[in-house]
Amino acid sequence: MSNPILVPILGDQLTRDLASIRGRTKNDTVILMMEVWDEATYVKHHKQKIALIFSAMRHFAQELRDAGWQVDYVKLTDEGNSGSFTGEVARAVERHSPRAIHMVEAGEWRVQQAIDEWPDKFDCEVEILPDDRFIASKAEFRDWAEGREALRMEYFYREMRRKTGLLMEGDKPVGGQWNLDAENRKPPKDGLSAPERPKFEPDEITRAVIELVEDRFGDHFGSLDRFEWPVTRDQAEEAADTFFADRLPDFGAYQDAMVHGEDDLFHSMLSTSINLGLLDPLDLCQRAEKAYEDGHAPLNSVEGFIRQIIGWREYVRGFYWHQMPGLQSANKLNAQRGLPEFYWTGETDMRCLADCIRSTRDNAHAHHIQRLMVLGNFALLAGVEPRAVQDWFLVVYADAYEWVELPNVAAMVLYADGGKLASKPYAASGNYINKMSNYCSDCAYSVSRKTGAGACPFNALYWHFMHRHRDRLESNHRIGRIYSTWDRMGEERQREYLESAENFLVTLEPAGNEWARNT
Ligand code: FAD
Ligand code: DLZ
Ligand code: SF4
Repeated sequence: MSNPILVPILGDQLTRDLASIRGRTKNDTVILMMEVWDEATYVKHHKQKIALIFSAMRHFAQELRDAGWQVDYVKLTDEGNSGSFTGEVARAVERHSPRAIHMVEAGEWRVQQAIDEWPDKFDCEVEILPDDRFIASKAEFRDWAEGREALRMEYFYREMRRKTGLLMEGDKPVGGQWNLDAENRKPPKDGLSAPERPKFEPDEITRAVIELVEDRFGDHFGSLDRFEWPVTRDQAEEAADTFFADRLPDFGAYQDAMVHGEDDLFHSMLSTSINLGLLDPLDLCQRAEKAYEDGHAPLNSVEGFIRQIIGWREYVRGFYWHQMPGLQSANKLNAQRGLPEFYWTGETDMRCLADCIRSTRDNAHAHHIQRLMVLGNFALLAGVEPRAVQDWFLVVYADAYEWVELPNVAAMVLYADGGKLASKPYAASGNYINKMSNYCSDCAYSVSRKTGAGACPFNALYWHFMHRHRDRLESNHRIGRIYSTWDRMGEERQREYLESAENFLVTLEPAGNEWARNT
């Protein structure tokens, strides 16, 4: 093939209908896929995350070849692999002498910075195309955000409902309300468990990748024993089918519930496949809508699911590009504590945290409310430095890419942006965890004890957090009223809370950063 178009496809762009492939002819195109050391180690990703991405990439390359495309696939261990996207594109330019490079923009700012240098580096035309797998373009988000002080998901979400027509009757929301979240906070009843979901046995390609990961990334966090992720489009579709059939009806009601040892409950477990590009987010929402129209799932479940995708997922992506690069270093609450060691080891007597960290280690997954109200909430209350928390969340989850992880961690969980994204910090005492889970009944700490030995640490930490951020939070109309409760306690009780929190905080062993980054 003389002077073809070179089409680099990144590890999270595994979509047959990608803008850079759409409309191209097979006899005029070389698709380039690259396993590179830089991507696998810029943080020390969970072993399952690397295995998932490499396996999905290798399967996708196979799918493209079977469909007649020429794919130049560089494996991590191939001789001469330069270790970076730019280095590998340079080598591919040598191999193929392309007349142009066509590429879909990267999901992450870090990678896009490197790609932006390619037009100057390479002696051929470089065309960067928008990633139209998202419903809102970056420009659309920017226009919406323009002139707004606070960027609330709820209003953006309504725009996305209007744009897609999902759950709309004319210009009104189906059922009369835009957001049925109030119906989606059912505590778990005794013995709550969800129907089994399909687990995908590693095939030959995945087994080879698992071996590679054990060999090259053996010191990374996490276990590979339970690798069950969908790695192909067909498997991802099967996972989606069973979610819609079996779990969507209860998805809404139990969205915020947590049960010890029940790692997924009624969640879809589709984020890894959506983020890799194996599933189309809009298609999933349309299927959810159909389940409602067919009477298979109630509106609160379907609206809740659709909101997570065309609301939160789209919104955090727009927010990320709107706020970068400043969001990476935002620390409006001036949090300075090191990340506690137990985030890596799971060794803590706090049963809620221990269970969420176990699931994270074994599955490279924890569900949303575990991430937000247990793992995130603790880091917020304890005042852990945002960069350390960001690194942790980026490392440990198989669905983690900075564009989605960073807004969730820095802005939603840690309030590090000072409230651009969230109207108040999601701070909560042990009460919330006790209401929404079965963790507390068997914990070494007592959730009903507020201070002193044996009291649930979240209780005193909550008031310590409120007290130390009074200047910033007292005027917040959603949370400020809490200070009248604090004031009514009287000085002695307040001192007990503050001392309990201080006594607990000094026991926290900070982790070294070598878990997250290669030093
Ligand atoms: P479900 O509960 O079934 O939700 C359906 C889909 O909605 C998800 O698959 C996901 O695509 C989308 N979604 C739901 N909530 C969010 C959200 N807050 N932001 C963006 N999309 C959302 N999600 C990631 O994909 N990658 C991350 O790195 C990530 N980091 C997070 C960090 C923190 C601190 C928090 C609080 C949330 C984070 N999330 C992240 C969002 C959410 O927790 C996961 O998308 C979800 O747990 C994935 O499991 P699921 O597919 O079963 O989701
Ligand atoms: C996360 C990741 C890893 C671990 N390895 C690779 C890789 O070797 N090759 C690749 O193309 N992509 C990888 N990825 C995903 C990329 O980091 C992701 O595509 C970019 O961050 C998007 O900006
Ligand atoms: Fe977590 Fe406190 Fe409940 Fe223990 S008592 S599980 S630490 S919330």
